[in-house]
Amino acid sequence: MASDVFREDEDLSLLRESVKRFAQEAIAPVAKELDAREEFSYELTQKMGELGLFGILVSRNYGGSDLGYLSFIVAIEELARVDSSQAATLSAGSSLGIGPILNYGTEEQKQRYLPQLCSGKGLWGFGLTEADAGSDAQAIKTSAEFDKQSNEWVINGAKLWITNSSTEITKGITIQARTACRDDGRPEFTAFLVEADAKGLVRHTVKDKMMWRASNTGELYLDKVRVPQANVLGEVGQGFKIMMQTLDRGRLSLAAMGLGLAKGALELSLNYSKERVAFAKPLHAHQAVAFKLAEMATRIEAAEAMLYKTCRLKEAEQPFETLAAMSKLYCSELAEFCAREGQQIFGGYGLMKEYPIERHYRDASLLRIGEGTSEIQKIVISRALGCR
Ligand code: COS
Repeated sequence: MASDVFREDEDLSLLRESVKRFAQEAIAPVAKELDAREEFSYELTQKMGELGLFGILVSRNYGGSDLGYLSFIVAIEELARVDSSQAATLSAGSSLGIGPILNYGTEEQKQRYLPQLCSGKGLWGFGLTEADAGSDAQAIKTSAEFDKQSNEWVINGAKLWITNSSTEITKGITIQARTACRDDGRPEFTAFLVEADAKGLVRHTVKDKMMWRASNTGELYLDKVRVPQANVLGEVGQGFKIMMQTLDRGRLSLAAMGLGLAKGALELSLNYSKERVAFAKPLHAHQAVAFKLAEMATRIEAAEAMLYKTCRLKEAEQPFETLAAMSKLYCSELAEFCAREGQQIFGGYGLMKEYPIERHYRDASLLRIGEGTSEIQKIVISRALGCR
């Protein structure tokens, strides 16, 4: 719908077209089956790696292409238009998996982990959430103690709902743990790069999800897991800031998932409304349906403008965090709105698994809960307005 004034530059257009083609040709034919079997696809992950999608934000030195945030967001959007599970594998793999290592890792850590993560042959998880600590991320109980004799940290605890953490190609997880108590009585946190084969680390796959069923979700147990000092990420005591800043950036890709899903839902609904006839005319010729489509299209335009503006601010190294929270909030709610309205247009067929709008409807629900609920986004936004 972009006019000439806002036409995408050629490189971005080419990227969009190639991801769109990949999503249509490789993902669309298998998405329903993977969802039904609740199966993670190694093949699709590897193909996304071969297309270079995991390395979009990473410099060439470490196996990436350094195309910038807008390109990354466009890639996620085009995947989510067709299937949220594959978009989630890329979104979490890049912004939460690769992101912390890229942004806070030492040269040695980057050289060691990033090339395999960019290739799609390896994945990395982001271990923040625990059974009793979701929104309240400082309430985590996982802790680490330094063992002076061996120069290692010893981590004990458990993590829950960690995307990409229990696949066969998972190379490791960034684990946030309590490492000290500050003078004011508040806990201090440190982030650790824990390799997947570390002794004492047990990884299970969480099953029976209603959404993102073909993406991998893990549950982790850490029993005296030893991590060398060299695997501390950033500085000791800076773990919470590292995790929060990572989430600031992650909100852009979750927003892109919402925008992509919404565009997919509009497309499906528009096509269906042209084919289906009721009361002697196609559905879209009924104002009740046409108005739904008009409302979906209008909100999509607004969401796209906000998200792309946020990406441009991020690329220009300008403050983007509040707008990222706004984009995440708006695009999550947009996805749910478009999936629900789309389902309404499909009527009874929208309740059947045969039609992708049914999967979009289930997948949309994750977006207002995962990587910071809509309410958490409102906390971030209102604090930026000075409300405390
Ligand atoms: N960037 C850098 N630093 C940040 C930050 C950010 N985005 N957000 C908070 N901090 C810092 C603060 O500056 C503060 O530093 P000092 O201790 O040096 O003063 C510290 O972190 C604690 O901040 P605060 O007291 O504001 O933290 P809260 O416990 O009130 O939590 C929210 C803040 C609600 C924003 C945070 O807990 C959050 O994002 N929760 C949601 C977690 C989430 O998204 N989970 C999803 C699963 S992960 S996929």
